[in-house]
Amino acid sequence: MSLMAGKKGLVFGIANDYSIAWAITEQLHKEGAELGFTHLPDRDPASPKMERRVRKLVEPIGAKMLVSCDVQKDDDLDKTFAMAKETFGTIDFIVHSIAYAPMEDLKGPVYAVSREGFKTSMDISVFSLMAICKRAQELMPNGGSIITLSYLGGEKVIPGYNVMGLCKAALESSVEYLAAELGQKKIRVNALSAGPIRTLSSSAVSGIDLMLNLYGSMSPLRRNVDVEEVGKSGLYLLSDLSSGVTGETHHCDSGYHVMGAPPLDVKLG
Ligand code: 0WD
Repeated sequence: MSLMAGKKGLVFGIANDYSIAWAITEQLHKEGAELGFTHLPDRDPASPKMERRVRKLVEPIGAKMLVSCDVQKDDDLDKTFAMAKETFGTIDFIVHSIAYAPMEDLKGPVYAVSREGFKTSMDISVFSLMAICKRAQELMPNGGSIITLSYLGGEKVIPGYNVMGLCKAALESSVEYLAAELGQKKIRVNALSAGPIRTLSSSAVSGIDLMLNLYGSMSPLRRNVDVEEVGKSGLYLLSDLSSGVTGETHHCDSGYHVMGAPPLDVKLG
């Protein structure tokens, strides 16, 4: 019996086939899940590149819905959940794989982040999870599992991660509060903290190459994780395999997060 047979859910955050949300989708699809998707609204409706890119990926795997959704807009979120209700009736899981910070705020030190840049980063990268959980409850009368994507920069200082580190700290705290609030409704909320993966978003973070090198030489497994492994951890958190797990930040990072100093065999400099 497939792990996700009979389960239905929504995936937010596929930009292209490098996206972590796509790697999770591939695992969910393989295990028999029925899936609905959102894509970022296209700036020029006459040339819907975003929609086309996501449609090309999700149609071949039998997507039940695809809708444009900017998580900064309540109307878009309402429209997405109304469509999910119409399409699925009820759902069992949600993947929240969304983050954004304006480039000028992401590049600088956190003391120089603009007020507007801070609000935008927190709105898209953190508040959106709360806004999604608020709407998801009605569609999850039998409980469910919600995951978000995080990174170690929310727990420790990762130079170059800057304002996004603050967002991930708030995101992981939100996961704990949301898990406590939704537990009685049998809705689980967890964060999946991935090691560095080359994607559209990570290319905007300074120092991604350095982090990939460090993970390769410092992590207990002495290698980087690949996106398929992150996809499999997502599947675990969304399936009944993790039925006793909520409020957790699960690391899929070759164990890098447990290290406090480089291993003795690593030559620095
Ligand atoms: O190394 C990495 N790539 C890691 C990523 C390590 C650990 C965690 N993560 C996290 C990211 O912080 C993010 O939360 O994983 C999540 C997904 O990131 P990704 O797969 O690396 O990046 P990407 O493929 O770019 O997907 C993120 C998507 C956006 O893509 P673009 O690049 O177009 O901004 O988030 C979505 C969008 O599809 N997104 C939005 N969706 C709705 N409304 C919005 C918005 N306002 N803004 C961004």
